[in-house]
Amino acid sequence: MALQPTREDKFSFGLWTVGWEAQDQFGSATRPKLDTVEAVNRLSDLGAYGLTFHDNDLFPFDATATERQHEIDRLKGALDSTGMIVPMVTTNLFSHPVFKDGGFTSNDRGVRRFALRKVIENIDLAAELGAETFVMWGGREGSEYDSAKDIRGALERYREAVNLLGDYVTDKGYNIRFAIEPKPNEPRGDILLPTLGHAMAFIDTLERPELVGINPETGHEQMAGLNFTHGIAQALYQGKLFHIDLNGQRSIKFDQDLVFGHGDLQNAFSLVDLLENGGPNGGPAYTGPRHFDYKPSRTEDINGVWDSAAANMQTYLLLKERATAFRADPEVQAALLASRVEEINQPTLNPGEGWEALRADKASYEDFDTDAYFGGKGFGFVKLQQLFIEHLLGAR
Ligand code: ASC
Ligand code: MN
Ligand code: MN
Ligand code: MN
Repeated sequence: MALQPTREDKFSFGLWTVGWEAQDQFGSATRPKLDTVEAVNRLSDLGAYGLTFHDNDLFPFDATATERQHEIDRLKGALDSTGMIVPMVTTNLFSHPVFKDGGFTSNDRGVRRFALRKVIENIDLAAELGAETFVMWGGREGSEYDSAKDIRGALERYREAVNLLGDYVTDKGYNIRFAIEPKPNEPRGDILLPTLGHAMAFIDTLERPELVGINPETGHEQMAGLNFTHGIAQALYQGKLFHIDLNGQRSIKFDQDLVFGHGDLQNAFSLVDLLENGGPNGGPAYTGPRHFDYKPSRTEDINGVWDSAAANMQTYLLLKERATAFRADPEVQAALLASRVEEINQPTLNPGEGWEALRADKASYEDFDTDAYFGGKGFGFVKLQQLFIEHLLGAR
């Protein structure tokens, strides 16, 4: 069953995703370079609404001012003719050898100052193109050797950098917020701010925490063995889900960047249900871009690139449809009730109750018959999860 994506679905793609030439650690490129205008046109035809990019996806690191402007103008022309937008921009602080020990946290102060300037130049471009989110993936911010990096010093330099960038967008009056993208490792042995929890704790230390949120990537959290849906729920709970990178990852190994849903499909299903319906008990859904940061596999030719781009959106929409059916099924509603999923929203304390009143309430402790209470009764979670699986399989 084919579902046609529309602009309202807010699907966006990195230029570096469909544009990946498929070179890896062990082999050279299997595909030719993809032109920016072609990428915008094809993604627009497939139903996407946005394109995102690193500065050096659009123009080379050593581009002259004229070459840079030429590529920007070509992008703008393609955006104008298709109605596509640029919801997010990011900076490449990882490819050039100068960043081999990081950008904001390189041991070399000159590199740190250069990295900040490179980001500032690109924030101006982001503002010019109307992007509202600026992603910072610190892929080279880390180390291989514990002896070689003062982590507290590096975090202080990270903080100094993000604080300065917050000053910059505030002073310029730009409508831009930052989103830090965590990743546990690769290309560094260990990367700073390895999970979304680390990143949110770091954001609390900043001078303008309200300007900074996170851009979690499915596979990055799963590389750390974590439940992506749980992490995204916490980010929503803390008001920090500024952007999201959707893709697929099969267990703890190198960053696979598979098509969304081609990794942990059950987790992808619960994620779409969370983003679209607010999760088991409803609640605010996510309204930002559904951004795919995947890599079309090295085995694919250009037709396979577009098939894989379409597959990301198709899988998302199918899961969205399945989630709607799951929520509407009376048997699911009965199972949710039996599993008492809604009861988590009842405050544990009575209105105005403090610890004194709780201690005075004998029913809560002295007279609480733990043996009789459950009478051996279970929660019925397995039955509920089987209904979830049957909906995922299209069997209901
Ligand atoms: C990003 C981002 C990543 C990396 C990676 C580069 O901006 O979100 O995960 O860069 O895709 O290859
Ligand atoms: Mn990845
Ligand atoms: Mn990413
Ligand atoms: Mn990535």
